[in-house]
Amino acid sequence: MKKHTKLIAAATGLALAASSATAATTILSEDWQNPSVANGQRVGSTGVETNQGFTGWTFPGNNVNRISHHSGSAAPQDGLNPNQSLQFEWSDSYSSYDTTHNWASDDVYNVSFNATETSWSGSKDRYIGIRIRETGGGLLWQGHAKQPEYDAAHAGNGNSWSAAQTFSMDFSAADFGTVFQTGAGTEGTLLTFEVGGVTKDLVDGSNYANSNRGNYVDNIVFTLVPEPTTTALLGLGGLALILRRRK
Ligand SMILES: [Ca+2]
Repeated sequence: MKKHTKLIAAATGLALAASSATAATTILSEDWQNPSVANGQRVGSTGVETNQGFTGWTFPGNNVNRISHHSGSAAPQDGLNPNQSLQFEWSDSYSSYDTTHNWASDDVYNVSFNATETSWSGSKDRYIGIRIRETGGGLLWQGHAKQPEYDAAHAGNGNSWSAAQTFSMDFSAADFGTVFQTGAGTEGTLLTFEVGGVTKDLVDGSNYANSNRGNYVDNIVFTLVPEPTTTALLGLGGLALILRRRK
């Protein structure tokens, strides 16, 4: 009876550890679906300065970002018809989202999204930029995703082209201030997430060899990843169970 009780206690500990190990926190999830927004609507431009129902977002007011509708395979897909995505017309302008997350020094993050190039301008390498900044403050981190199709070597023809290609970026608060033009910031402040088309190299700010307008981005997910210590807890729970069973 006593042995049985110990087994249950160990198993309960294991279950608790397992549940915390899977508890990733979604800071932002955006699929751009708002059927009331017309195809081709330039968000944030003159006359439509509101966020068009995309709560929390602020769009640059220079005609650079618009909502596009897709029913075919020429853009990221998520099973919705029409699928709506954000399109960047010109580079080095970001749409920004104010999160409710106050960052901590041990934060670990992942950003994933679908993206593809439009056929504009033929052979031009293009990049999606992700930036993390303190809300109303300086940049903390930034990363670029180079899209593989329509590059200079393929002159308008697809190169590893996929309408649903996924990009993933892993970084942590420990990386804040380590990337070009970023600073270490102040722990505990709110984070703002930014996404845009970019033309400047991340190392020294020089222009990329080829960069131009024409990117779609969809299904953005910004996640706070569980701390590695939960994995260690899971291991300890399992070890306790084994030790109890041996008695
Ligand atoms: Ca979508």
